[in-house]
Amino acid sequence: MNEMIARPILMQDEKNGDGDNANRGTSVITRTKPKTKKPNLYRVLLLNDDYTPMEFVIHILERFFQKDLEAATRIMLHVHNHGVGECGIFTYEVAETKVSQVMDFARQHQHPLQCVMEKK
Ligand code: TYC
Repeated sequence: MNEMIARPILMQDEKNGDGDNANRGTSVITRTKPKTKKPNLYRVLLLNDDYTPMEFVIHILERFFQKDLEAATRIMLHVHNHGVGECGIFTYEVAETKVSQVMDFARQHQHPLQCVMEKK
């Protein structure tokens, strides 16, 4: 989300000895400065349930959140033990896509796994 916005910089020539503007010209130069705006971020969360197999949740974390086996297992166990856990932090559209992918995949396999997003 970096926008390059051209913003005018006003440059006035030095005034002459008696205080008048020498009128050698008031010039406007234009330069581009990167103007950064931080995007709104969203946590994608998995919710615990009693039925979805642990291996399936680990697979979800590997497949849709690029976690290795160790990280996926840690997150799955955190959700299992605490009821909810974070899979990642994304911009709105990416988070929305991840939630849909997880929910669709769980439904296809007839597991009740729930995945939600919340504003950070
Ligand atoms: N609690 C599930 C079980 O014991 C495992 C599980 C973990 C389910 C994480 C969902 O988001 C979840 N099989």
